[in-house]
Amino acid sequence: MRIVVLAGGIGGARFLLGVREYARRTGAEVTAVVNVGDDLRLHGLQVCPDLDSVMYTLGGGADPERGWGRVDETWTIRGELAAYGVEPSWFGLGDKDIATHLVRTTMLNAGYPLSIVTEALATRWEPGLRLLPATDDRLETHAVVTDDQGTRAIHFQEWWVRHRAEIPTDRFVFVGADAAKPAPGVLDAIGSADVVLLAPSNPVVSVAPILAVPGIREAVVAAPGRVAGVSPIIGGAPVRGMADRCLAVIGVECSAAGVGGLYGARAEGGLLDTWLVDSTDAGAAVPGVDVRAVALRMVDEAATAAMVAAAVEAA
Ligand code: FO1
Repeated sequence: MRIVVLAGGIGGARFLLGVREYARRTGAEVTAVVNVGDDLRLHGLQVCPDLDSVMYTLGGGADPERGWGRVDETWTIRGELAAYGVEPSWFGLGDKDIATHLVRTTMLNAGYPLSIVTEALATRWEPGLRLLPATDDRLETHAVVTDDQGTRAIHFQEWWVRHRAEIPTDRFVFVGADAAKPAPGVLDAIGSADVVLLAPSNPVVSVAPILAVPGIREAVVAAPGRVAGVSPIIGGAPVRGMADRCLAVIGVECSAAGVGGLYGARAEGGLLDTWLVDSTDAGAAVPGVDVRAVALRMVDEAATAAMVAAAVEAA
């Protein structure tokens, strides 16, 4: 069986632990298509938070408390940059993490595309599945905000980390998406998958930027396999992160039904055949979609693998 997962953020990384465990038991082949909208160029380095969260999490090197960056991290370079008064002071790169960005940036500068660089970085971390960026092209999520400096677009990380998503926001823009192409392998993987899973990632800033790459949404809508999504919202609140604030920006109710409705039924030009919601949201309905209620808390790998099994079997 072939499984493709569209994923981003820490929720996506943790979900992939369960997908990999499910694949180990069943012999399934997994491709993860990962969001790059959070990526940024900082101090001359290309930083890919979602690809790194997935790589470190699956490779056993992620910090379990923060969810991002490396475990047992040190912050010497951050301290030195602060001593020079270098901005942004609100976004910190750890020393170990910087090594990843140095390797990535060196390879990108030498002309390798991000998908090849990601494959090279993954040889160290052995994630146990194929890891693909949604695109090799520049695609950055920006938030259009209004404050005392007027209305302007700021990078997603400034919105998320510096402002903690607490700044009047009109909309999100996926800069570069129009001209971006799916990374090599993405469309083939979706087109030959038995099941496409939408991870319980933030639908607005993790999954939407993947789908904004021309060709990817269309490939999922037309996929010969089945498509199952897993709700990132339980009992009206995000499992982690700030999906509630992101959903408010686009005017979608923060509920399992709200996000299911945002993705929509494949039968009606949307994405979903099946929508998994938590048992506490058992009454949620999405027109045209087979809604199943199961335990959705990713408390450990076994529980997450059980969620994945439920999603795959339902699909
Ligand atoms: N999140 C923070 O809250 N503060 C940081 O200083 C920060 C630095 C950082 C560096 C590298 C990296 O890969 C992720 C980092 N994150 C940080 C997490 C990141 O902002 C977001 O959680 C993700 O982009 C959302 O998925």
